[in-house]
Amino acid sequence: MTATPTRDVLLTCPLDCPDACRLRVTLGQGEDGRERALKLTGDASHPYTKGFACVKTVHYPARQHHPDRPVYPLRRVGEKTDPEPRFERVTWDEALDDIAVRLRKLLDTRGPSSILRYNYAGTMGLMEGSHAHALWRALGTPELDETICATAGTAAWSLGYGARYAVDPLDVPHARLIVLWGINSLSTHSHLTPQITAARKNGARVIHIDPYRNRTSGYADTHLKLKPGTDAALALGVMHGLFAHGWTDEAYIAEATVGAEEVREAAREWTPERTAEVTGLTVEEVRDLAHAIGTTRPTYIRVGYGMTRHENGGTNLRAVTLIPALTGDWRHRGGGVVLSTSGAFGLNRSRVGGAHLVQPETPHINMNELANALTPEAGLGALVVYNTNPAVVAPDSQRVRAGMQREDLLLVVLEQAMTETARLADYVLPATTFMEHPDVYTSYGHHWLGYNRAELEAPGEARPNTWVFQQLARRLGVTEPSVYWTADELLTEVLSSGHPHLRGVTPERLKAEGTVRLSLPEAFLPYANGADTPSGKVQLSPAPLYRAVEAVVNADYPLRLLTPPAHHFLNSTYGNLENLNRAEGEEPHVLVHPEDAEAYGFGDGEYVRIVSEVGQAVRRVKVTEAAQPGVAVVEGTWWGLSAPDGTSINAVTAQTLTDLGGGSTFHNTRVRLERVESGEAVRKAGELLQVR
Ligand SMILES: Nc1nc2c(c(=O)[nH]1)N[C@H]1C(S)=C(S)[C@@H](COP(=O)(O)OP(=O)(O)OC[C@H]3O[C@@H](n4cnc5c(=O)[nH]c(N)nc54)[C@H](O)[C@@H]3O)O[C@H]1N2
Ligand SMILES: Nc1nc2c(c(=O)[nH]1)N[C@H]1C(S)=C(S)[C@@H](COP(=O)(O)OP(=O)(O)OC[C@H]3O[C@@H](n4cnc5c(=O)[nH]c(N)nc54)[C@H](O)[C@@H]3O)O[C@H]1N2
Ligand code: SF4
Ligand SMILES: [Mo]
Repeated sequence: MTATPTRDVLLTCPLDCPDACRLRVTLGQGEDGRERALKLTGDASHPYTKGFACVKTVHYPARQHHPDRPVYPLRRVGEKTDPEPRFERVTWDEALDDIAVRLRKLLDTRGPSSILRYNYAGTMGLMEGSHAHALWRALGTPELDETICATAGTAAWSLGYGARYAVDPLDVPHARLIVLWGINSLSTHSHLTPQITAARKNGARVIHIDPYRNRTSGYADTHLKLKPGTDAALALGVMHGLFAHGWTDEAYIAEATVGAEEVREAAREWTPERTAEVTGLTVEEVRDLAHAIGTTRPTYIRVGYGMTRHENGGTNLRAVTLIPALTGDWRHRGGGVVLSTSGAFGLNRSRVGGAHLVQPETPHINMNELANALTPEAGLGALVVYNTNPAVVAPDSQRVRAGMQREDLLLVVLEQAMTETARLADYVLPATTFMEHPDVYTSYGHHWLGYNRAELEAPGEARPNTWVFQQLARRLGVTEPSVYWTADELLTEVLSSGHPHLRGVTPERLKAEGTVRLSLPEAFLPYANGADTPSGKVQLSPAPLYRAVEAVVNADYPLRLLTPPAHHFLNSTYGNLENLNRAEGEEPHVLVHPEDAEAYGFGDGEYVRIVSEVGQAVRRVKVTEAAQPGVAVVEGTWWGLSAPDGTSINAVTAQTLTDLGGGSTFHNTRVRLERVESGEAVRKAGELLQVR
């Protein structure tokens, strides 16, 4: 459709990404007379966004106006197991009345524990993301522990430091050593790159620590290709070097930490030789890393969630994040370690999402265990999904799909796209996007609050999540006032904490300016004198210890499989855009080291079946030295519809939880690769494809 540009608007990106960019969206009048989004870029005046949006979100207008986007309430006709789902358009009243009657019946006969809300961070908006839960908390349905991404890291961080504060991202150019540890930041945190590049211009060295070579390794000066799941060993090896050479900051340790003696004791055995043996690095690499960290101030370490997605992931991250407490980097601008900036916002969240309504006796369901929760024995009668696509992203996804296909389960999916979860629904309820509803945004990578007005009229009858839940609440007789808040009421509430970081940040100002930086001191050094723990100090005790994972590779499952994010998708968002599928390689590939390809007898471009203890998925092989021997990699949670056999890669991942925080273990999977035999048929986008 052609359209003439009419105006530009500034909006915060709602996606689950640390950058929370301030975006400039060009709107225009379409041929139908309606305004639509034409073009999207970054706001040039935002100090962190710096005028660019990522390679993914520049295509948001195509997603927003996608021909398959659901814009009317849809009710399933036919069986849930039909290969091509069929829906009929119904009115909002028809849909909401029927859903309310069925929920009421479940509440009265089987109680609130028969209904589960299932959500994640498809939008980071406080209104449509966090506050949307208020209805479910008012009804007393099970607490969903939102563990799929960050809780292992959060739990590990809070043991040492309490709340999650971070180095000010604008201070990164002060750093003289940058260690990107378990994060593919050039893909997953792209607005950190200009800050690192500025540091590099000032003479900083960049080290990347990751089991496979990706864009970030290509950018770094040094790539340490460690064995997956061995970060605690490497961190202890670094600590060994710090203690052995007197590179510790004894004044900081004495004033700001407790438990350093335990750590010194734990690090004693981690000689460079032992560390090298466990991590797969060379002795020189281990020595060099310890020397670089030990002798360079400030050192900035950016950890990602990658290293946490293993059985031992919480402790691995904890070990790494304690390094600056030994070097005293927290006292230097640009020094320290970053997991997330989210603790700095200081909002009043006491009633957000009905948090005050959760009762001690409310049962909890860990979202990583959805496959279990959907078995008939677990007793769920209804599942309400919003802001996530579990048929693709949840572990053990084939069992998740099978559970959602139970005819006795009411599946309601609020969506902006016809995802594989929506295709299994009894009701698909059309959701608005960030351009179409007002919302408030924080960030986990910087220190700005954002506010978006609803700039575009919703297409068809799309509605915000909170509108849908308020309509259901009325029908269910819910009287709890917070369920009925508007975005403005929520904004007033969250800014009412009196926290010093919100000094001068009023609802009026945020709405007028759209993006407002927290009121932080000129030099923000949150752990310079201690931490937000019960002792007031950085807690080094108990010392983090390296433990190997239980799922050791063996003769049946000789390879470790990592499944980190793709450059051109944002989790499962954008998996329906053809051009981004193309940019990402047309179909998902499994990266395999040449030694493994030779050992198991297959070549580049062939199809293999990835078999784990949980399930299987067919993928095309890319033989590449980017992988390391013994470790295969599939980038991206592609839609199953783009895969040769219709599966998500999570068909092979397990519900195993991390040692801390009940987190996900997406990089913990042990697998074998079997050649798909010549003549065997695999399904590709609905067609049968004959393999060779
Ligand atoms: N194998 C493997 N699996 C993984 C991962 C991995 O690395 N490997 N990563 C994991 C991680 S870290 C995460 S965070 C999860 C993320 O997985 P998802 O939660 O599925 O990810 P998103 O793509 O962020 O968002 C999902 C959906 O939210 C919808 N949405 C966005 N805004 C709204 C809204 O306002 N209303 C409604 N109703 N819907 C909305 C989008 O249309 C989209 O389909 O995946 C996890 N799964
Ligand atoms: N382009 C893009 N950006 C995204 C996303 C996306 O899907 N695409 N998703 C967003 C979301 S929800 C999240 S949570 C973040 C996630 O982004 P990241 O924090 O970057 O985390 P991961 O995806 O888990 O993995 C990062 C790196 O960790 C490596 N890794 C795996 N195991 C280990 C290990 O044991 N040790 C070490 N040192 N490294 C290991 C992986 O190989 C990978 O390169 O990105 C966000 N940004
Ligand atoms: S996905 Fe991340 S990098 Fe891309 S525009 Fe949104 S916030 Fe910025
Ligand atoms: Mo995530």
